[in-house]
Amino acid sequence: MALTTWFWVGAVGMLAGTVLPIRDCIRYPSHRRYDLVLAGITGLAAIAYTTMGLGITATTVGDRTVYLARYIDWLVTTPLIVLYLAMLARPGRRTSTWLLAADVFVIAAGIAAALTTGVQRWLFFAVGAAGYAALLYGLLGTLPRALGDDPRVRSLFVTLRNITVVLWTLYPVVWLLSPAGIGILQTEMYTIVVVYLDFISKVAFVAFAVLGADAISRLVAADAAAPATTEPTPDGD
Ligand code: RET
Repeated sequence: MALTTWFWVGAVGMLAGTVLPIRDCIRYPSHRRYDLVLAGITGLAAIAYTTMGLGITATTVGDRTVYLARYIDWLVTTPLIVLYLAMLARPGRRTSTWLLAADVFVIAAGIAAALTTGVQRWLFFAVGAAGYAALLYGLLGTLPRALGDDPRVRSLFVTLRNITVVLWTLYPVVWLLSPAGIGILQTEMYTIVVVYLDFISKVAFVAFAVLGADAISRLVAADAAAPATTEPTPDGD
């Protein structure tokens, strides 16, 4: 199967994933803020895959092809995933900000690594990996401490956080094996693996998030009951 076919598979899969939050929003209009973030995660990826299918953003770096749309997709949609987790855990603004900054930093370093060759790309990779360690620390340590007592919200957070941590950790590994890294995986294989990874890390995330609609209802109901007391609290750490 040609590479572009895989991009179109990605585009259709992401588009299908976008139907879930749209349906949820029609059913529960009060979930709108949450559903908009979810629809952005898959919807923007559908656009990115469409441009790749059309062959618009392929660039050559050294002897390899880099699909810029993929990195731009990650740059925009991985922060949306982190944002959604923060909307469940509700830490102070400082924590949300540094988590989002760490995420953008990782992807930016990955873009720099993808666009350079030789030793430089390893340096960028190492810097990105360090940023990723900080992000993991935030997702596994800092964010859970901010979670409230509601068991439904806690369980939805843990499910989505675990999907995220497990799947995201495969990206730097696959990147290392790709033509941009040590080159064990050829461009074709790398592309197929990333389409799968993107699909699961986005559509499974969105699907589980929508399945957890009752947890979102509880969060929204708690806000409605105590609108004035939901000022962001200062970080306790
Ligand atoms: C790079 C290289 C630099 C080091 C690290 C990386 C991590 C990438 C990640 C990507 C996640 C992408 C997702 C896409 C969803 O569609 C940039 C490969 C650590 C974590 C979740």
